[in-house]
Amino acid sequence: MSNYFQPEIETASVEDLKAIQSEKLVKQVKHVYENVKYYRDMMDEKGVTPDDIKSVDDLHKLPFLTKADLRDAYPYGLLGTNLKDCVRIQSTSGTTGRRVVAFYTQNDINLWEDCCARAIVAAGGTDGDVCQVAYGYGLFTGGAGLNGGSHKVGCLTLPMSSGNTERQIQFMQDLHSTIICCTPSYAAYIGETLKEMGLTPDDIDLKAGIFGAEPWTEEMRRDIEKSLGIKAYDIYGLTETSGPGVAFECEEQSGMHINEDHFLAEIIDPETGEVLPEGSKGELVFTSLDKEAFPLLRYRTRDICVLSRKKCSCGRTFIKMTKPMGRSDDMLIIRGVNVFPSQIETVLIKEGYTSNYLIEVDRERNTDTLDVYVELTPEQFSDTVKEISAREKTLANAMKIMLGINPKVHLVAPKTITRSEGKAVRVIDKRKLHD
Ligand code: DLL
Repeated sequence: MSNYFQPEIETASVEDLKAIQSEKLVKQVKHVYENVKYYRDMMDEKGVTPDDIKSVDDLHKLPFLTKADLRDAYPYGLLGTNLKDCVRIQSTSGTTGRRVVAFYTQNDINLWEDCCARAIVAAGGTDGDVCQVAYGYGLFTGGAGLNGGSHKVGCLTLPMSSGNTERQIQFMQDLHSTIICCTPSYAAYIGETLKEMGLTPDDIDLKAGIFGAEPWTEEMRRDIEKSLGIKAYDIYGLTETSGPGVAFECEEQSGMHINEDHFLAEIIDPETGEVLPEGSKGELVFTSLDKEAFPLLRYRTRDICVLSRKKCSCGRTFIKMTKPMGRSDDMLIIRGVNVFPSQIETVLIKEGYTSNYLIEVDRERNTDTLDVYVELTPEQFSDTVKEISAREKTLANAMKIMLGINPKVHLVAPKTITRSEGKAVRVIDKRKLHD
């Protein structure tokens, strides 16, 4: 039997949900039109007024907002309230040159923490749990969001932030943590460190992990579940929409329920902008229904996924999204072929390797090259040189079948690929450096 944080809304009928969404949308569009000049100008240009939006069925009339708009309007251009009413900012690291700064009123924080609390309860969390938050704290939304959600559930919250992995494990043992929240790549690293410390999952009390902020495969999920002795749940979100908790997994572990009372989701064709029917693969677009300080209408996430309203055994009625298959801008085009890093990860784990890998793309004499560096475990490393080069061949073949192009595989010594404590960097595209 499932537990819910806010049962009434989490199990509301689809009709009731739609009515709630429609009512909120009408209000949100008015709020934005009256307070956000940047978006009002976009609506005026399209010839849409708030009066044209009477229900969710009218959503398609509104213009899209993109990352480029966020950049243009930086920092205050999309504010929906007076700065005086804002109590917090959070931000992306901006390593890709696209820093996003999001603003929150106290009410925005309250609703965001509710979303994270729903995720923790869906992962089995109660006020009897000890929740270790090992997402980064600070400007990144991971630490703050899950910290707030954990308080709301009443868990004993360990605000560890990321890093200092042995200390994480010591706290985990001493304070009997039962839930861990961090990026999946950091969870894999914690699992690896646990083993190196001579410990097994039996030496810790973890039962669940809430992992997100980066793409991870089903294969990686199983690896983490085994190495930490837990059930691993996915959580999704982005700074622009508050942070983690826009969508979360339940015990079915088959896609993430979108908190539809706060976020209206659409899937569009990324090329044409056409709205696609349920079940189609495309770009995820969100409209915030309650956000005051940083309201976003029809915001294009660039994340590619599929939505489904298939009945879920957990009893939640919120629509589900599949794991994002990487962002549309994460997709590599190598010799004309579309390659997602997640495809490479799937092959690696199936073939018995870990998720410690690095993809390097370059261009030599006008031809794209794909090199995949894969770390061996100490056991695999004891193989002879001949065995290792045979392994490289087998792996390259398996990747060719998956990707349709030939990569060069390099098996490298244990501990030579940098571990991640936050979002893993798995692709180096050197072509961009030459351009
Ligand atoms: O990563 C918020 C977050 C924190 C989500 C902690 C989950 C847990 P940003 O740094 O703005 O925000 O990055 C957002 O990360 O557009 C996706 O491309 C990716 N992403 C987030 N969650 C997942 C996930 C946070 N579960 C961007 N699976 C998003 C795959 C994810 N990708």
